[in-house]
Amino acid sequence: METILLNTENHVAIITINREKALNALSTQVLTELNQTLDEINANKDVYCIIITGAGAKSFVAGADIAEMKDKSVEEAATYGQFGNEVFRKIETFRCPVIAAVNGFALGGGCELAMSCDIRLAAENAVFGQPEVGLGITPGFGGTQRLARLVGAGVAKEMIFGARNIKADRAYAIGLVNAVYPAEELMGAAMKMANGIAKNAPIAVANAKRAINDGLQSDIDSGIAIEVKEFADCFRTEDQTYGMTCFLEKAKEKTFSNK
Ligand code: DAK
Repeated sequence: METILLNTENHVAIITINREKALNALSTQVLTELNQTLDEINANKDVYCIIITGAGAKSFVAGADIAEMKDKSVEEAATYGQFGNEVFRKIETFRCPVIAAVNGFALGGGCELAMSCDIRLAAENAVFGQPEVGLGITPGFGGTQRLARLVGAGVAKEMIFGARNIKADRAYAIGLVNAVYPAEELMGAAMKMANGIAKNAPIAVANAKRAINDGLQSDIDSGIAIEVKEFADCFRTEDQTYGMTCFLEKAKEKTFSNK
């Protein structure tokens, strides 16, 4: 693949959007290769956590590819938007957690990509924004939906209507990112978090992700019903018996089998 790098370290897969000359902008090729990479990772049951980052020191993803988008017809724009949204939903509903390590510009589709991940960690030089209305379009990869859900409608509208970018400290203050690190510490922090997640029972983590995501789209009673189902489902697994036995036997180390 030309535009995506994939490295797997222990149980963590690191996806790097690798189009540094265009600040890792999302061309159709990038989206297609990202989609293929996600399918490849999904087939590898030893991957328990994913990190997505951008190549270089300047940009995570500077948005959809404006040069490629400029002359699209209404139908082509709809097809492009549909495909991008499918890829981002694949990330959002992926069986294991996905961490965005935002190492610079996360604008437009870049901010939307980060928001489709479960957790966002940012470098101090990260910049977030949905500048689309300044280009004559609306956000098209879920930005109007996910930003409002993450930071509330008022702040989302301020950012989207004003096409106003924000820096990492403001992104942290509004809850758009979980933590901010000096740039050189970002990947270390993301790996530490990913390894911490990967130590836990993968099926339980997957069930918890589904319970949170599905529950957020429901009223509280339906959400609790979803949680009960996901909780009970864990009792089918070897890892539930093993994890509880380890506790009762005061085991110092444990290694879950993902079964
Ligand atoms: N697309 C294409 N190329 C880009 C790009 C982008 N989004 N961002 C940067 N580049 C390219 C630049 O054109 C430049 O290329 P060369 O001139 O060297 O060939 C190179 O990357 C370096 O960029 P700059 O020279 O501009 O670098 P600076 O440091 O001066 O500025 C910047 C960095 C990030 C502030 C600036 O590049 C910038 O403002 N970039 C555009 C950011 C932006 O507006 N992003 C949002 C794009 S719109 C939809 C689905 C999705 C979407 C919409 C609809 N449908 C439903 C169909 C999503 C839309 C977007 O994401």
